[in-house]
Amino acid sequence: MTAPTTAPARAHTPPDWRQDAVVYQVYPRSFADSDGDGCGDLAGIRSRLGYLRDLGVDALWISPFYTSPQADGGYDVADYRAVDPAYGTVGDADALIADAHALGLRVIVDIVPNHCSDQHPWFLQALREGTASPLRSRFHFRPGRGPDGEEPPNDWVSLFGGPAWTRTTGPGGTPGEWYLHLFSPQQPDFNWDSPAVQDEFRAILRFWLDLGADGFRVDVAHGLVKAPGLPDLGRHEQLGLLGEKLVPYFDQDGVHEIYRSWRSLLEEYPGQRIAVAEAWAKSFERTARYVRPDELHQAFNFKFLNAPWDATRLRELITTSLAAMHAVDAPTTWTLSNHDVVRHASRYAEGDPARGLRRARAAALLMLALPGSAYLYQGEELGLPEVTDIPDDMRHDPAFRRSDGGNGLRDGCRVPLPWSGRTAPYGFGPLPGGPTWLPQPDQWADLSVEAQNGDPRSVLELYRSALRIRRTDPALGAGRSVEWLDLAPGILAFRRDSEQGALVCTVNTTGEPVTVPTGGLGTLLLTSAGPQSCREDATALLQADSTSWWRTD
Ligand code: TEU
Repeated sequence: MTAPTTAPARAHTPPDWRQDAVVYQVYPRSFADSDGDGCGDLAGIRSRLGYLRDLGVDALWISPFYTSPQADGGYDVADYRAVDPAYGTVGDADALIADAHALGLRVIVDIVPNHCSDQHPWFLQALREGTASPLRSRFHFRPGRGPDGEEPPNDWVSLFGGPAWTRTTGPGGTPGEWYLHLFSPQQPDFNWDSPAVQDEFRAILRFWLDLGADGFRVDVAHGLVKAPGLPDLGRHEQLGLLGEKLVPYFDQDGVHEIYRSWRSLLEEYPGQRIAVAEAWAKSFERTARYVRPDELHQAFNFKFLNAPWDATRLRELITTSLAAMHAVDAPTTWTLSNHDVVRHASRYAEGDPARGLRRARAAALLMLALPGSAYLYQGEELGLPEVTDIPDDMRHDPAFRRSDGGNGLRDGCRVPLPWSGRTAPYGFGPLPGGPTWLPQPDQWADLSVEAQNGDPRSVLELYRSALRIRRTDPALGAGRSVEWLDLAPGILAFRRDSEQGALVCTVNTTGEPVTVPTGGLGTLLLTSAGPQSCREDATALLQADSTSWWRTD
């Protein structure tokens, strides 16, 4: 595969990279497999760092690669300071970080503090030692309700389906206490009131910071502290409340003391180390609490991710997002996909894959024009769709097993990436015809990096062009606001100024071409769709479901 041109150095490096970094999420199991076992690994990621540098991103965030029984794709950690043998060794992680730094890339690792694996030594000891074990205070063990303790301690449900409690078996097989797990039974929740838990995670942060990691993505950042007494929620339908209503097991005020402690720890290290919160809160204002000046640096904007493809709705939530984050002097963080949600090329399709891809291309240019930081999910730069025909017996998502199949379809966005070649594994592994841990579609040959490399019409070259402009244009990147323009119904448009001129972003979220006046737009710089025709009468025809960037000096 020919190495594309190297990404240009930033023309305007902000004083703080955390204000406008473009971060690429690597799901290690599905990125690149160096040893042919069908599972991605750290050496595979290391071998592809040049691709990420040339794509033009600033950093990579790697989902968990720690020792894990893989009950939840590695988000069930059995040893926070060790690399699972399927991915390599701590030495491989050390070498990966060093190579990334040599290429000008930063490395963010995932931290999973809400829960561990049921194979974690602490939990195994708590089970082994029974009710009197002091280790039980590091988790949420409770006697059951009912005459024989046969009912769960409260009415909380697991996000993966079923009750959030599992009953243990005491000595001699007698029914014992229950333990809390907001996710799968293989993921017991830590009790963050425990000083031992608090101390352990400070030590874990130091371990990875000492190894050179540039920071952390904080898994379930909203879940660590539960309401005192673990009170009933009083509702059976709970999952629909998440992100909409306050529930006793998420977004409790006590979490912020933890993050103030973590922020002071990060500040001890040189190099502007970062922490980004996966925080599902019911409003932008509550999300903004996680990124106050003495807490974390960024928080994912899931309302942007979940927004409909509609100019009016997008303008409302972009305005609200920017205002909420500006109020705490934090950058806004935009993202369209991750390893938990249907890929946006399919989310936007509404039954028409071509429309979904058109909108995904347009949404990417919208996201990269907005002020703040942006997170890309591996494969979105290739326009990968969701894989919807994975046989049930090949699925790994624990939510699929625990729910009635209506939930837990996350394997569809985690299929190993296509790099080259015309048949699976498309260069994901070293062996022609070699295995992949999830099946890749036959139609992916034309979506591979090799197939798109150098093709000006491809999604890959669109991302490379957009990232190159974003790195060099002083009007893009960091910022706290945009100047909205009212060009025509269905058109989202805003202007971003700099001392060297302005950049205007126009987004046609309608399914029809729309004519807009070009006065004030300037020169067409980049467009997500086919050629935007500019006419002599000072108007331009914006193609359906397209975004364009315009430059005025
Ligand atoms: O996800 C947290 C979370 O809230 C998810 O359950 C999300 O709501 C759901 O997956 C959407 O379909 C984090 C990780 O990103 C996820 O992969 C893990 O399964 C989960 O935590 C438990 O660690």
